[in-house]
Amino acid sequence: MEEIDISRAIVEDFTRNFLESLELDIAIVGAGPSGLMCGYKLAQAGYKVAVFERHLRAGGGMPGGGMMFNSIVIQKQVIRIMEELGISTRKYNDELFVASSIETISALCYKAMKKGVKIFNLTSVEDVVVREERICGIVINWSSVVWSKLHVDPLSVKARFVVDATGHDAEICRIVERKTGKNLNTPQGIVCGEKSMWADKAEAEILDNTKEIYPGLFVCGMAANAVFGSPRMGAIFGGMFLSGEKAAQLIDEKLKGVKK
Ligand code: 48F
Repeated sequence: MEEIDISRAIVEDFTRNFLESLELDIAIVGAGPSGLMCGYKLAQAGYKVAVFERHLRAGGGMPGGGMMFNSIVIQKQVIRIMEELGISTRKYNDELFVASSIETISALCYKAMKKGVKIFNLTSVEDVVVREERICGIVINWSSVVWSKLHVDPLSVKARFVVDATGHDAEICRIVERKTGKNLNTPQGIVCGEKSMWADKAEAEILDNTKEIYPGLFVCGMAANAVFGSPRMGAIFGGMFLSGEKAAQLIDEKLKGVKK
């Protein structure tokens, strides 16, 4: 065995994956629970999907549970999703169940990748590609480049739809708001900003907030609540899964109506 074979194997495999992902059906920004769920469902429906994640590991806010107590809470109505993913849950009361945050995110990554989702970690999305007032791709760079503030130009990826699953900061929606004028699909055309903690209301509103926010751009997860000025909810994750699932359903409906 030669060390150079290890190098060659890694570079060739990554390059093949990357080249295959330059033209996507759906580019998802953020590998938190909502983005991964959205990717899993879209890949299950047969689409070519990649998830771009800024950090070293996938999972977003999930592995940390609540204040680093690494359990998560989910509602009864998402037990069907936990069962589909093969995740163990324990009943807490008539409405709530608990699960390991690590098991949950591991299962989500595993199932998504087995369906064909590619996950690019350490990759930051710093801009979008816009043509005729429609988002048709993302602009990416190594996170290390962004963090080091190096002057290195990015690369772009073409996608039929982009999903902002960036969590509390709703980063992609904010970029689109800034660069295309105040034309988001919100009452004021802007990112309203998330409100303070109110778990019940936040979970109730998240599905309504999950939608196409600009032509070609969907928003899901906590980013959807941030965009529409709904509250945050803390370490309860049912809404995140349902929101990712809903974004996937909406995109599927759109793509079914569009010729390839
Ligand atoms: O924050 P995150 O987990 O978003 P989510 O799927 O779930 C929210 C919950 O974790 C939690 C909550 C509980 O219900 O409120 O906060 O809505 O995952 C978002 C991921 O997006 C990545 C970020 O590192 C995180 O892993 N991300 C954010 N901006 C970018 C990005 C970017 N510009 N490029 C690439 N990744």
